[in-house]
Amino acid sequence: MSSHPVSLGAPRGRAGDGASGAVWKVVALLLGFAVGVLAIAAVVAMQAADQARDEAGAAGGGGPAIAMQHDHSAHAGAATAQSLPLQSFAGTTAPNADALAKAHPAYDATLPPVPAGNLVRIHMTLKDMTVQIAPGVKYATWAFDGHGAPGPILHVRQGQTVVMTLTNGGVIPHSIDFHAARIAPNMAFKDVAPGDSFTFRFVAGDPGVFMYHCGTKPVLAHIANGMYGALVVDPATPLPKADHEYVLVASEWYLNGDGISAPASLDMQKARAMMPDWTTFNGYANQYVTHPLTAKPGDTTRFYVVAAGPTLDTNFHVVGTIFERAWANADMTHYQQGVQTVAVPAGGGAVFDVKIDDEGLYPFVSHAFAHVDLGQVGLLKVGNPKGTMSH
Ligand SMILES: [Cu+2]
Repeated sequence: MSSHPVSLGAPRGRAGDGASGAVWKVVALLLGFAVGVLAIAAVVAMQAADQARDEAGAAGGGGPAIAMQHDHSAHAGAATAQSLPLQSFAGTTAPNADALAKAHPAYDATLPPVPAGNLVRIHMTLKDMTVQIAPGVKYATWAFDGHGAPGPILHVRQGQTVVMTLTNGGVIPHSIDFHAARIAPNMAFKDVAPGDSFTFRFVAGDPGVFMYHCGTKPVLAHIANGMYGALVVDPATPLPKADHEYVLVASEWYLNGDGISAPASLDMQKARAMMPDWTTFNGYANQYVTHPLTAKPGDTTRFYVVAAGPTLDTNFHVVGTIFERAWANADMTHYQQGVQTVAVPAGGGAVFDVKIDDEGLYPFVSHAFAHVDLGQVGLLKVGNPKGTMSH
């Protein structure tokens, strides 16, 4: 769109012709002015249309569960043609948020035991389900094994063989990609049609904490809709003893509505713009602030942290202490000592030990503090401290 009045100027050769030349100058000036006004009006109208669309999207949060297309190559152009700003629902909870947060059971972060034997059989059924991701905020997920997000915490020992069966109880194809596996992805991580089951196996040869996720295109949408989880592989040589072992999966949520009157679903444009409404540990904002993880004074607490994304890292930090051990990037061959914050990249993991002697409430956060503001914070309650935490 152009607002240059010059192109509507007087015909050449007439411009300087006495009275008629003056008339042309006035006409040209007025025409130029009119075009400029039209251009401004058009911009204002476009902005109004954008706002109306955003408001309609917010009001219709409970509409069709998935508005996005799966042909992401065709869809990408349309999205980039749309204009900012995007509407944020950050921090928007139901009015009785405190009561709802207390009533919502926290995702059990406790690391489950390793199954006996050399073969570990895992069967997950994918299912579409509505979960809560913050107090009173509902989201229509694509879920692993009826868990919402994250999927179940898996735990094996280095050298065990995982026999994975995926049953697709959803309505579109899905798959499962294990970062812990060394395997041809086109064979093992292939799409499974609705109603079908598929089994593959891999040896958990590398210790650490690994992400698993749906790898069906567009992966951004499948992960953003909750299709991720953590697999812990114990080293063949055991780690130093820990008194408590907790698994935290960091992720972000992109909502097309506030999720309060009706479940929200994915806003793909916000996912592409990396503008989350909520960021969480284990799928629900601030759940371990309301229901803290626990330890006793003098205990060693181990955190297995995966950043599921779909896109953002987590910068793991425990307020009030320093990591006794940090296996950065889940490289279990050596650890760092005395470090304060360790980046866990999207798609990566790390393992952290803290040994806390003094009673108190010790927040664990992504120290990229926008994440804390959006809900990626919890508390480790050591002993039975008095008072509350201001973080
Ligand atoms: Cu999927």
